[in-house]
Amino acid sequence: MRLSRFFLPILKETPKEAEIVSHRLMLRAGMLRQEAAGIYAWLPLGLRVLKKIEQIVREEQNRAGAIECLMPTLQLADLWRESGRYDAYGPEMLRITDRHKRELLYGPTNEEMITEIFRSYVRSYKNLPLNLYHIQWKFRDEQRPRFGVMRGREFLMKDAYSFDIDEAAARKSYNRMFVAYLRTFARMGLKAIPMRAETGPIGGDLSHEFIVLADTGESGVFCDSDVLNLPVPGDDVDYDGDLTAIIKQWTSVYAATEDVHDAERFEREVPAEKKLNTRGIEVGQIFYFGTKYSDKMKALVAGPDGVDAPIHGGSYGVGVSRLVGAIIEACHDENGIKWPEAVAPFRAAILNLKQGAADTDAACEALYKELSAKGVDVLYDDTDQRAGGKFATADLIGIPWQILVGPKGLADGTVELKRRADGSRENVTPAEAVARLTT
Ligand code: 5CA
Repeated sequence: MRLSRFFLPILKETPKEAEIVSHRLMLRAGMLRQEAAGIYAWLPLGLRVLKKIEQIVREEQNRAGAIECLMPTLQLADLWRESGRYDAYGPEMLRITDRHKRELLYGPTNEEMITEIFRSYVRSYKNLPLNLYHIQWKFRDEQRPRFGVMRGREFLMKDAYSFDIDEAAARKSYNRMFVAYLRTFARMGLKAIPMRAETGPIGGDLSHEFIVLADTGESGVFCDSDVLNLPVPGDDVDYDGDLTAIIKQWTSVYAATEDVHDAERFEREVPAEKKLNTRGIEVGQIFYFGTKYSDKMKALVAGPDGVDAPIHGGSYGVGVSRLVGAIIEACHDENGIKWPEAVAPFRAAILNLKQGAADTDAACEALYKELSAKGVDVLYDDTDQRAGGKFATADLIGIPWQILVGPKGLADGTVELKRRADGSRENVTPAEAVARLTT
């Protein structure tokens, strides 16, 4: 992509309305535009990151055996009356009436709809276990939308729903999602800690929130610092095998949100030097709620004995749009964003430090063509901006690799390869730069 033809509305001024660094940087870097309180348009740079995150979430869901579908954003109120949540959900639910005076709502979550789909087709334990997920926009009319994508009203969520014959099988499904979450967040360069959590309006009595520690986070947490160094399962993890050892390892070290914090246990189990009481960003939450929805909505399957029984369910959410902000909170410096490679909007940027000079133009064009041909997502800054401005833009938008092409280096046959993560620079030939980015 040539920057001169891209749409990257960078802001010179720091927007006053943004209270936290991720929100400020997303606005300044031209990723996002607020259209109403808690409702945003995703501009091209922001959308690229959102899609990368979505794809990692999708790959790890698929790997764990979940199956993708897509449910609509609008749902019938009557469906929610079946579970009793239409009234219970309160003012956070956006209620809509269509031209036939039919009551609808913009879905804040999908337990009811997926249960309705399930009960329409599945009648036997032989079709279980089943885990269906989608990645879809949700709406919650939050009292205080704030911090940009962190607490939006419209936001993108991955939500998965598992169906099992009994509690033991449902716990296995829960464990698969637990492990998938460990892997998902690690692939994005995040340390997200599973913490015991309250279940709130989703219900049930078993739940973990996955939390990225950050001072700007909205959740208060207590944990043993040892939990920060536990190993994340590799891509050879066997989802059909026994995952209990992994779960045990992760859940036997103290980690809880303040809502379910057990002060006595914390005192007893955690040595003073390992006690952490801090804040964090909830990037995902998983729930086991048993027969809460299947009882009320009559989602029954016949067991091996031929007797119908309500299925045991769980639901598993990831805050896909919130993750964009969470990653920036974890990866930035005073100059801007430092995207982990896995979620970066472009892998590399070419900075032509003397636009219009025959030698730098030719070298940049050649690099741009070669990298593009080799499948590297590259942004070529071919604008008239001065070198200082190009450095600032590339640092602000956080591209992991920058190739600086100036007349002095070129005279020696080199360009400078800069790594955004640590600022390290190296003089290499253009061919070496290409080799580094393609191997
Ligand atoms: N049905 C369940 C699991 S699928 C559910 O809705 N869980 S949830 O309420 O915990 O939401 C899942 C994730 O969505 C949260 O962990 C959080 O990362 C994200 N999320 C929730 N509310 C918002 C919001 N207002 N803005 C941005 N992300 C949000």
